[in-house]
Formats: sequence, C-alpha cells, structure tokens
Amino acid sequence: MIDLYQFTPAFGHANISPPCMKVEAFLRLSELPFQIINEDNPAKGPKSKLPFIRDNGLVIGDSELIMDYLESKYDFSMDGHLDTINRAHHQAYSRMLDDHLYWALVYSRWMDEKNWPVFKKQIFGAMPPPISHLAAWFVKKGVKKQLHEQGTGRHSRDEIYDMAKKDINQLAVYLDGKQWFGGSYVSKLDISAVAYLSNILLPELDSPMADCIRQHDNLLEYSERNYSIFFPEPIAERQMPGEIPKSMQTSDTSTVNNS
Ligand SMILES: N[C@@H](CCC(=O)N[C@@H](CS)C(=O)NCC(=O)O)C(=O)O
Repeated sequence: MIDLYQFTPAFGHANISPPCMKVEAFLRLSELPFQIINEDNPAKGPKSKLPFIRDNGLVIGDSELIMDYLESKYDFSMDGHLDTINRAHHQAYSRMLDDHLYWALVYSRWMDEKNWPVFKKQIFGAMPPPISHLAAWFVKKGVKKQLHEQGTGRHSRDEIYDMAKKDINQLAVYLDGKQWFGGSYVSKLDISAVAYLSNILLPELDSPMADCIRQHDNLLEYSERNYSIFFPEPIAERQMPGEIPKSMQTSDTSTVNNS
C-alpha cells in the first residue's frame, strides 16, 4: 500500500494544492493501491513540501519525481501513447503550469486582497484566535518571501494576471477541440491541467484568471468534465483503489482513509 501525504481537502475540492491533486489523480487512474494521509505541515516531507509518498518505507517528495518513481517501479507509462513531438510539447506545457501559472495561483490566494480573507478563513479558521491570526500572518510572510524570491512577487497585480492569462490562452489553443491534450488518451499533462484549471475556477476564490478560463468554452468544459472523471465521488466520500468499501468497514478501519 502506498501512503500519499497531502493537504486536507478544502473548499469541497479534491485538493487546493495542484501538485497534491496531480499525484492523487495519477494514483487513482493507475489503479495502484494507496491511502491518503492528511498532512498539513509541508516540513514533514523530505523536501519540506507536499505532496510526498511512502512506498514500502521509501519516502519520495515532489509530484514529478513521485510519478516517475511509480511508473518505473510498477512498469507503466501514462504518456506512452505520445509521439516525440507531443512529448516535447507536453513537457513544455507542464513546466509552464508548475513553474509559472502556479505562482500566479499562489498570488491570487495569499496576496490578492479580494481573496485573502476567504482563503485565510478556510485555512486557518479552525484555530482559535489569536493563534489563527498569528499563524496566518507567519505563513503569509513566508509565502510573500517565496513570491518575491521567485520573481512573481515583484510584479503588479495586473502584470501577474496578464501573464497568467497568456498561459491560459495558449493552453486553450493547444487543447483545441480535443478530449485530452494528447488526443484520445489521458496523459500526465491532463492531470496537471485539470489540477490547475479546477483550482483557479474555485468559485470562492475568483480572479481574472478564472474569467479568462470561462472565456474559453473548450477549457471550461475540459476542466469540469475531466475533474469528474478523476474524482467522480464527492470528496468526503471518495474511495481509494484497494480500499475496503465503506459498507464493509468496521468502526476501527473506517477512520483510516477519507478523513
Ligand atoms: N515541485 C513540487 C512543488 C510542491 C509545492 O510547491 N507544494 C506546496 C503546496 S502547493 C508546498 O508544500 N508549499 C509549502 C512551502 O513551500 O513551504 C511538486 O510538484 O511536488
């Protein structure tokens, strides 16, 4: 059994962290037996980030490295159907999502004054004040530093969103009318794209990026359709491959997963 350590779901969404959501969708599609361990402290991971997995005692961090490891160990390739040109395109788009659009998404939650109060309440609201305010202030300070060091934090709000919208527009062009980015079969870029698009589209955290996605019927439809393929059940009731069905669980085992 593979243990997947990832943030506790929030906003009724599979995961508010696209990297975590990618790995869960990948595991579900691969039908590998796994269980989710909710972990909200990235420092517990080998790279001080989430997600990470534990497979027979081996701990691996980083969504890309986790998927590489699983494909190699269990001898399959989710992108095996792609030709070399498509592989090159997928690699470039994946990097665009993980290393560029990601930071605009981070900005939209932590720095955009329109979203911050809602996001803060969701993430820190379960703690009693003043601890919630102190924790939010402390973590936000760290995120602001990351954004500045990475570079995105040096731009204005309009500049950040305008650059993110360019990514989204190109994604819409590349998708065109296809069901999946690679044509008839799902690939890792789809897992990634659905993770980012669905997170940007969270109704509680609106932004010019979400408006931009909504202007592309193909992207909007793609995100909604494929999110429900990856995560067909309500998040609170989701079941992992290899898991004992809820109806057969005793009270002792029912708390292991899906908390
Ligand atoms: N390249 C990593 C990125 C993971 C990542 O950025 N995780 C974020 C949450 S979305 C995190 O754990 N951040 C905590 C921190 O940086 O302190 C991956 O794909 O797994």
